[in-house]
Amino acid sequence: MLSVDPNESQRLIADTARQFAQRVLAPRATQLDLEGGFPAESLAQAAELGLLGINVPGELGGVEAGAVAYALAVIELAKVCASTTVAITVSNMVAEVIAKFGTPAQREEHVPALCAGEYIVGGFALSEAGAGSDPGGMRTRATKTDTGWRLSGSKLWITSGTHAGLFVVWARTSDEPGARGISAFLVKGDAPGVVRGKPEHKLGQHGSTTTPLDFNDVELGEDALLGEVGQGFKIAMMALDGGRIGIASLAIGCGQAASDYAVGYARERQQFGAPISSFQAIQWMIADSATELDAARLLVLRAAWLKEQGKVFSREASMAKLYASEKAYVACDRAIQVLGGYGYTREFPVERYLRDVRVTRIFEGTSEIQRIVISRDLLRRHSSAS
Ligand code: COS
Repeated sequence: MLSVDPNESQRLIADTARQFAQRVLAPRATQLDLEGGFPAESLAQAAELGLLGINVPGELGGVEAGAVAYALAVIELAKVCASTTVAITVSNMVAEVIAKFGTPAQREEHVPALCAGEYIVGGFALSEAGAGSDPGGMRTRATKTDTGWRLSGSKLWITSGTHAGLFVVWARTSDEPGARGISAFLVKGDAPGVVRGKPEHKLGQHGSTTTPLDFNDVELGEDALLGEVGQGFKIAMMALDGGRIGIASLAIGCGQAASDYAVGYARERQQFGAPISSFQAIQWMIADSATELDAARLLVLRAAWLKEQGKVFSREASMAKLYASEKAYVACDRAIQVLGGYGYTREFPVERYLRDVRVTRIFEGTSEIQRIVISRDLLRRHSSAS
């Protein structure tokens, strides 16, 4: 049964993530935001603790802690550094997708290496300049050769694009329109013909590199194909269902951290001869953020629990991501309001949370795409019931 309280092992994973975040991420988070770069050292330490394979089977080097524990851990990490957290969530997603769809040889070759940090992290290369919300419109192509496949094309918005040692790359393998002609491939970052582009200059998440990737006639063996030919689109959708639980959790972490900071500040800050927490205007903001973040957390726990039970969770994951990302953004905005002018400066952490959380309404499917997934599912169920 779905429990609101974490069990012993889920609590242990969340505690591990919290302690790691305080010990390793906290001292670096502000500087990482100011200077940018890539948190390779922190990620190596995350791997040592099992945080790159939280929901990955133990026989493949993972912690096998389940999707609920994963969500709780991501919330704790994101409370401190969303940039490092996003690299961790994408790498977990890549490890999970290979564990689920890979051949025994692919699983053995790549999943333990991903969990151990040997690839630094994994990357998820689906989007293109002309195919973001509509990945079925992709143009990257994989052509059959005598020895395997030749990959050519360009991807965009690839998280950890500067450093990821292994990418899952989606490409068109037939001229069938839309989703059906797409397959998934495992491509090492150092394969000849893979060119990593310059990181984008972004509003937030400055310690997460987001780059284009070019594939210039990259020669791949037969063993690079993940799943069956033509199955790639569904693999991507299933991976994103799980990924959306991770992004929803990341959003909650940002929103919670900003709100917690604002509550502490409101108790200290004196105006009109009293702490501003004594004013109803501030109390209502605190109450609204707490209520919405708790609701988001429950939606995430439900989606994660369904995933853990092996049930269909696509709609619930989209609901969790839609609600958590929208409400966490508002919570960060309210936190700035509580801090007033100070909240708008870099002397205080809440503006970073606002900048970092903004993209959760965009990546791994925009809020508008989540609404499509949710409404299509409801309408389909309604029509099959009537
Ligand atoms: N799990 C399994 N299969 C799925 C699925 C899911 N969650 N969602 C769709 N599919 C299957 C469908 O059942 C369909 O299969 P059949 O052809 O056998 O019927 C196939 O995939 C195509 O589905 P659909 O027709 O719904 O595809 P659309 O092109 O209409 O796209 C949306 C659907 C919009 C939901 C999809 O394109 C999407 O999620 N877009 C956002 C992509 C995204 O998140 N990008 C960010 C990348 S990471 S930064």
